[in-house]
Formats: sequence, C-alpha cells, structure tokens
Amino acid sequence: SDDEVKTGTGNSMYSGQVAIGTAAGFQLKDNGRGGNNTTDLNGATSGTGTLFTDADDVWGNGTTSSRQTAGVDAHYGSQLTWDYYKNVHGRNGIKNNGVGARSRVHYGNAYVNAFWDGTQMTYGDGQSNARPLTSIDVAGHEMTHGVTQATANLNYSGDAGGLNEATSDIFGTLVEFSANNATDKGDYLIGEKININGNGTPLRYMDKPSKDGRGSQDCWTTGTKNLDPHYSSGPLNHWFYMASEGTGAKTINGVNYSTTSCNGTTFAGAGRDVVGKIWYRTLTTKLSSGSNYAAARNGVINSAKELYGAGSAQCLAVQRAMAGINAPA
Ligand code: ASN
Ligand code: ZN
Ligand code: CA
Repeated sequence: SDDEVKTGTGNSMYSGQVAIGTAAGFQLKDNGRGGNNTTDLNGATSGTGTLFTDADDVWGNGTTSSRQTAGVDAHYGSQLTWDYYKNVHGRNGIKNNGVGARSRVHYGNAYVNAFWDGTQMTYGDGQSNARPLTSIDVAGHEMTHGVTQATANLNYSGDAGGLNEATSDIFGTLVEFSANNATDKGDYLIGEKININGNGTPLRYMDKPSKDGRGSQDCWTTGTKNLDPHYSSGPLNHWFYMASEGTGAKTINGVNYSTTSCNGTTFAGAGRDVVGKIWYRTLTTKLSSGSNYAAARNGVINSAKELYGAGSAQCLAVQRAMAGINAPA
C-alpha cells in the first residue's frame, strides 16, 4: 500500500552501501520517517522535481554515472538527521510534528552549494557536476536550518546569523558522528567530502575556524555582527569544539586538531554528546530571532545548570569555553 515501509539498498557516493527507507513501487519515500522523500530536479532550479522511483529497490551505483546516486546520499542524510533528532533529543522531525521533508537533488548545472529554502533541502552537483553537495554533514546542516526556523527562528544577520549558521554546523557534525559510517567518520570539519576548494580541504574547521582563510573568526568581537553568517559562526563553532574536547591538541578518528582559547585559559571538555544536549536546550528554550552571543553565553550556562546542576563539570566546561571565545557576558 501507499504508506508501506520498505528498506532499500542504496549505493551512495560518500557513505558506501547503506540501508534506506523506501516505499512500495519502489519510491524514494521514507514512510517510517514522516514521508521524507527525495526528488530529481534534473537541472531545473524551480519546481518540486520528480520523485525517484526504481524497479528493484537497489538504488544508485556509488558514482555520478547513475543519477540516483546523489538521491541516495541526500535521502540517507535526511534519514540520519531524522534519527539523530528523534533518538537524541526526542524531536519528531523538523517541526516536531512527525512530518518529513523533501530533498531535491541535481539542482541547476555544476551548482556548488546546498540550501534550505524554508520548506525543503536542495543540493547542487558541485564542480563539473562531479561532487554532489550531499555529504552527511552538509545534509545535517541544511535540515538543521529547518529545525532552527521551527524553534529559535534566529535571524540570518547580526550575531544571530552566526548563531544560526553554527547551529547547523554543530548538529550537522553531531549527525555525522552519530552515523558512525565507515567511509564518512565523524569529524569537526564541515564539507570534507565534497572537495569544495578543489584541493581536498574542507569548507570549515570547528577547532580553529580561521584556518579556512576566508574570514571566519575564532573569537567574538564587536565586529562579529557585521560579518557573513558563515564567518560570524566561527566563535560558536570554536566554543562547541572547546566545550566538547577541551583546549590543546587531540586526534579523533584519525584527524588532528589543535585549539587555543582566546583568553589564554586551558580546560577539559565535557564531551560532544553533553554539549549537543546543552546547545539543543539553549536553541529550543532560551533563544529567539534577535539573540546575540551574550544571549548564547547566558543560555548555555542556564541550560547546563538545568540539565546537570550549577557547579557541575558540564556547566564549567560550557562556561569556560564561552569565556574562551570572548563571548560578552
Ligand atoms: N549552504 C549554505 C548554507 O546552508 C547556503 C547559504 O549560503 N545560505 O548556509
Ligand atoms: Zn547554512
Ligand atoms: Ca564533517
């Protein structure tokens, strides 16, 4: 029937062979996750696209020679993000109403971006149409823009714009870690799979945002509010890394990180799962559209107190990391 739940086999570009939620027919529609569905724009830049269908429920071939492949990665990313919010935060979809969302792939020609437009996720095929922007962290980033819109509804300018962008990087990263996928292991880098710079470097670095060489800040300043949200996100990304992993050098899943606080302090982290819970509580109960970095600092301290108690190691870590990005009190 129409709402039947099937499990298909997806041959993805970035995550190897994965099990994906499909529907009878077969359709790239996941009735077990609110009807999350994935469509083919076939180069168009408007419209809802054509729902992917398949004869044997085995999708894609791991390369761009099958146009289903980008669909598999986008669908899998949406599935992982749905599961992350459900399993970790008890959130039932973007709007917490059990309703899934559409992902559109093959947007335009060699389009090197992905976006949330208020109702759906959209992915370009990347440089030379060879690296679709459908990696796990990017999918988690875009779907999280929907969650932010449905909760704090942070503006996309001023300090709030940076908090909005960093929220997408933080949860996109936590989705990537939660997937524990052998070919796309968790890291504190954004876009390391999509070769957006043409030389294998990622788009963003959470341990030291300024490493991107594009203008991302490591430390909050009074000028943060004037930056593009992808650069004013730097301080909160840096906060998330330090609050999770602490200051200093560390190797995680084979990737080397090194970070220093902006105020010279050194401290231990509370672990990314704890900090994810604290940031989720802050996003959903403390912040609103015009919130700035001072509100974020206050919000994480109060959220940590509510979750773990005043004076707890968890509370101390998020507090020290906020002081460690020079967030105003
Ligand atoms: N990929 C970008 C993002 O989600 C699109 C944009 O610039 N808004 O942040
Ligand atoms: Zn974004
Ligand atoms: Ca990543």
